[in-house]
Amino acid sequence: MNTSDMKIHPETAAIHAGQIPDPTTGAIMTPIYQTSTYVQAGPGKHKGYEYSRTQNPTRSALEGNLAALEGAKFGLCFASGCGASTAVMLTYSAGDHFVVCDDVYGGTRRLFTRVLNKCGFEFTFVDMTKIENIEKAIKPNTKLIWIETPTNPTLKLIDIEAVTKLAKKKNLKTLVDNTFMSPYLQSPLQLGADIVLHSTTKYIGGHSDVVGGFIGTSDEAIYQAVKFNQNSLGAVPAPMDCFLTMRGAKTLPVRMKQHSLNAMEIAKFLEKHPQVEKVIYPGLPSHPQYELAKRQMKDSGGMITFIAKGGLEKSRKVLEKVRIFACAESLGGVESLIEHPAIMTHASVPAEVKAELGIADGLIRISVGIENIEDLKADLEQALR
Ligand code: P1T
Repeated sequence: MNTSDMKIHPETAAIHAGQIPDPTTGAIMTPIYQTSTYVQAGPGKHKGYEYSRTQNPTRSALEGNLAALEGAKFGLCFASGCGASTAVMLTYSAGDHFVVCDDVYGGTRRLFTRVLNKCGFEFTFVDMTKIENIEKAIKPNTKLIWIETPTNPTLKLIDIEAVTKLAKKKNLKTLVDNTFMSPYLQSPLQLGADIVLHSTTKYIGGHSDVVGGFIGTSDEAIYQAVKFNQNSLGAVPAPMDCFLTMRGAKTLPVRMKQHSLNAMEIAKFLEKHPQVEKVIYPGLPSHPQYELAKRQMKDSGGMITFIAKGGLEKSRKVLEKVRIFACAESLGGVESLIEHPAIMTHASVPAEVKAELGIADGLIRISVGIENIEDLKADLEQALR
C-alpha cells in the first residue's frame, strides 16, 4: 500500500497517496495523532517529530496526499486557505510588488489591501483575461503573479500556460489558487505554475465540516521558505481537521464528476429560464472563454453564477425561497449552496470595485452539490417563480 514509487492515476492517488497502514496496529486509516509533543530518547534524539506546530503525522499524511494529487514534490497544510495565502506572501518583503487578478476571492483581496499593504507590499489588480494587461502591470520590483481561475465570483478564466510563459520570460513566479477547480479538474503545476494553492475547506474537504488550506510546489526553495513560515506563523491545521480533509479527499474524483454533471444540467436549465437574465458557466458554449475551458480544465466544475431578472429584490427572494439549496457562504460541499456575493462573500470589496467587476445586485452564485438533479432543478424553479 506504499504507492510512493508507483505511477498511479488520480482516482487511486486520492485514496492511497501519502497514507500507509499504521505500523503499530495495521489500522488502514491514518490515526488522528492528537498530541502536541513527542517523547525523545534524549535531547534531539527523535523520530522526525518534535512538536505539533512543526510536524504532525496526520498532517504529513495529508500533505503527501494533496501533493500527489497536484503532481507536486512538496505539500504544506494550513489552518485555512487564508492562512496558506499569508504564509506564502510573507516569504516576500516590504517593497515587493504583486500582480493579482482583479476578481480574486474577497478575503484574499482584503488580506492584500488591508493587511499586507501595511507591511509595505504593493499590489496591482488587473483583468487577466488579456495577457497584455499583466505585461503592462509588471514593474521592476514585481515578484509574483497571483491567479485565480475560474475567478470568484464572475467565473472569468485565465490562461495559465500563457501567464506562466510570460512570467518565466520576466523571471517572475506564478501562483494559482486552484480552489474552484480542485486538483482533479485542473493541474496548474503541469501548466508551468510554481505554486498551487487551495482552500481545502471547499472541494478537497468536500463535506462543509472543516476549514483548511494547502500549498503545493516542486520548487525546493519555495517549499523551504513556506515551510519555515508554516512553523513560524503557526497557522497549522489540527490533527482532527487533517483527518477529515484526508477522508474527504478520498472521494474527490467521484464527487467532481458528479458536481460537473449536475452543474452542466443546472446551467442549461437556467440559461433557458425566463426569470434569468444571464448565466456564466465555463461548460456552456455561451461562456466567452469556452475554448480555453476545454483546453485547460478536465471538466467545468460545480460553480455557476447567474443574474436573475429583477435586481436585488428578486435575488433576495430567490435566496429566501430555496428549500434544498442552502443560503450560505462557502462552496464545494456535497450539498448545494446559494449565495449573494455583493452582500455575503464579497462584502469587503469596495462598492466601486464591485461595480467595475460586475458583482451586481442581481448576481447570484451557486455551488451545485451532488443531490438528485431533478430535485435541484425543481427547487430552483419554485424559488425563481
Ligand atoms: O476560507 P478559507 O479556507 O480561508 O479560504 C479562502 C479562499 C481562498 N481562495 C478561494 C478561491 C476561496 O474561494 C476562498 C474562500 N472562499 C469562500 C469562503 C467563498 O464563499 O467564496
